[in-house]
Amino acid sequence: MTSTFSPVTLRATAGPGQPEPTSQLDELYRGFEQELLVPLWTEIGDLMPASPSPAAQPHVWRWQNLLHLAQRSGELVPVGRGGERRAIALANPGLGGAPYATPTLWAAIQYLNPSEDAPVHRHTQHAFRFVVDGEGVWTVVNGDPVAMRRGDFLLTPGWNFHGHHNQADTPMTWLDGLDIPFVHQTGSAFFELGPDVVSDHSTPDRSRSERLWAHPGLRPVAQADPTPSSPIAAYRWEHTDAALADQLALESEGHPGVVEPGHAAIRFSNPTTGGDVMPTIRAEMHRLRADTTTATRREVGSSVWQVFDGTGTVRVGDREWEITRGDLIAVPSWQPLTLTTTSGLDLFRFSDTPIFERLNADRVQVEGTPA
Ligand code: 1HN
Repeated sequence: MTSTFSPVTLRATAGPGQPEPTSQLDELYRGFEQELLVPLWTEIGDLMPASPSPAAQPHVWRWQNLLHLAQRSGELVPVGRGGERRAIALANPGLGGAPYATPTLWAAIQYLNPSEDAPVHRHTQHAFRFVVDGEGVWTVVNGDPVAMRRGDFLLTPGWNFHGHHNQADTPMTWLDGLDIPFVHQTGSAFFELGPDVVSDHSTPDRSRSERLWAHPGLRPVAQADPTPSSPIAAYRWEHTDAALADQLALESEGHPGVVEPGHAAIRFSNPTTGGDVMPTIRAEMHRLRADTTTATRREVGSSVWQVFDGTGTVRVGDREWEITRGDLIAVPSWQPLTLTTTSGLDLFRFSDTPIFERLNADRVQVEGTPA
């Protein structure tokens, strides 16, 4: 993230706990600047707010606009070594032009033309794909070709070689999510090139990963050790859809399971631990019945939502937007979020919550209840 603190320039200000502005004080402050020192008394308001006041802003990106620009990129910009991916990142308006949807999360629209290969590489950043429309691309993760279709949620955990190949005669677009900003700001990034083209252009309906791991409630006995990321390469829409439909049907029959009235949600999970799919990223799918308004909720850590189906209204902080298929919403830390729909609404959500849970810094507040 672009720092808001450089270069060191100190100004004497009036106020409680502030020293008398004099020429000696000015001289003292120039001395601090010279030695690259910053006294706490000039900074405490920004550094220690009573509750989180992030630089990132609530924002909505329109999928139709992104799609149009991605299509133009498909005509003008080659995909290959160097750029690696025809991916166009969302830049939060509060983060100084950095390609970050939030201080920890990268979100991008990626576009691949027929027969194109996005070259093979690996990095320590954790990545996923979510498909709001289309099909025809196979992402090959450690040599295992994984089909991508509407509604599927696909994983590329850190340090797995991966490339993409479009086998269809139409272009394909999807959402990429990664923990790039977190990894960049903590200086923990490693990157390595693999082959220029994807070695396996086969098009299996199900990946080897799914055949081994994606049977409900069943795990292979020979794979007993927990892994930090989920071994499931693809969570298929038919399963996600059925889980959400069953939650709402059970609610109608008077049984528990939903988050709140009219609001079903599932979390994609790592079958070896029961926890989140990757160490830095949580992913969920939410379904609101027609004529539902959620409770207003805020939590520590940031998230990005994408409308999968339906229309509605989203309120984040003091901003409000009408939203429709594909639209992307950045929700900064501790900003209250409310969703409303008359038509019914399906939304994909990803967040950095696992980081804060590990640090015991997670906190959630739902309207009308204490933090
Ligand atoms: C990457 O590897 C992908 O694999 C997408 O599709 C976006 C952004 C920065 C660095 C690597 C992908 C990326 C990326």
